[in-house]
Amino acid sequence: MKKKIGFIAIGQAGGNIGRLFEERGFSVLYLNTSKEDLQTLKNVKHTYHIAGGDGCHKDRLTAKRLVAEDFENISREIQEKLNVPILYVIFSSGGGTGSGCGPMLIDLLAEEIAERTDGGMVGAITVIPDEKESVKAQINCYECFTELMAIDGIASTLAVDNAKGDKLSLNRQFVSAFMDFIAIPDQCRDERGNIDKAEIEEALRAKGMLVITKVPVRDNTTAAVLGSFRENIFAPIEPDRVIRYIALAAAGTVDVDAVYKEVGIPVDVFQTYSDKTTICCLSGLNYPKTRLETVYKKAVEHQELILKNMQATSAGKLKTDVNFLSAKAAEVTPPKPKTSRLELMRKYMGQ
Ligand SMILES: Nc1nc2c(ncn2[C@@H]2O[C@H](COP(=O)(O)OP(=O)(O)OP(=O)(O)O)[C@@H](O)[C@H]2O)c(=O)[nH]1
Ligand SMILES: [Mg+2]
Repeated sequence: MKKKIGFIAIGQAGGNIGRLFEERGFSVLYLNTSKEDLQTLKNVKHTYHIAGGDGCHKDRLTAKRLVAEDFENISREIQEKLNVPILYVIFSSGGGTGSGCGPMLIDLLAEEIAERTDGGMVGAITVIPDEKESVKAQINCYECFTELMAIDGIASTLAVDNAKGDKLSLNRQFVSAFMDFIAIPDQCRDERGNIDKAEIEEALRAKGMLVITKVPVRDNTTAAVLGSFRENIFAPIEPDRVIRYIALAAAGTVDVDAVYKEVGIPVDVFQTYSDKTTICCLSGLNYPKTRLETVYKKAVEHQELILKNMQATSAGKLKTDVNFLSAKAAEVTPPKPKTSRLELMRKYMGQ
């Protein structure tokens, strides 16, 4: 699968996670609006500085404008450096550069990759800010997910939740879980059943959230596997029982009916057996609306105070939606390419 999957890593969080994939032999292209940030990525193969950028200071709109203006070059760079059918764009939802560029880039690439490759797809790997992070981080996250959810052609989204622990440790756990999942066809061969590469791809392709959990063989019980759906590094699973696929490599006995009872009934189940670790992937889950509700509450909780403080130094205009800090969307002029692409870019800039 290593030859089939490539990563576009945007911004700081994207870069940190992307590096771990590159260390494990994947092709990664690092994008940033800040040259300085790109230069901190030592010993990586492919970096690209988005033209005209000088960092985005948590401003999603600046990031979108820069991507729109430089999309032809970005797209060429992706085709040259990542000639693979499965792309994942990695970015944090709470920052400026990655959060602004990520969804728009996925939307622009989704059509292109479907035309260019047979069975091509583009998905998202993102990070949700911890509840203690700034109001701006929560606003950016909420806006980022609003955009991600609206993309028709998107494949799966994997959302690491920074409320679950130390960032760098979460990065490592995430990359290890992803690697273990895609290695199932090579690592887990059993006469009782196999999971093949096409099935892994099917799970990755499903729009919605994708969660991967692991339970070591010594702890393996059905209860522990069900527990792993609640305790993991990802945003909490929405309790509405919306699900498309379950892929399960069981290290011992796991009662699949109990799994259905916990997460809902999928369209299909892919099953095999493993020696060391139970690996379970749930895909086509609904977006984490309950978690995003907390993000929304954190974003607007101090709205009045923040606006009052801002108005004390400048005449800010009061807005009631989540992005109460920004009223500048309409001022940006997008560049000229194809009409449909232009329309798409305009949509992202609120025009
Ligand atoms: N899990 C994880 N989260 C990170 C990491 N680095 C930053 N974050 C989170 O990402 C958010 C900040 O986004 P960055 O990725 O730093 O932002 P950026 O895309 O570089 O955008 P700018 O604001 O323009 O610098 C915050 O919620 C951080 O907690 C990382 O390596 N791992
Ligand atoms: Mg940055």
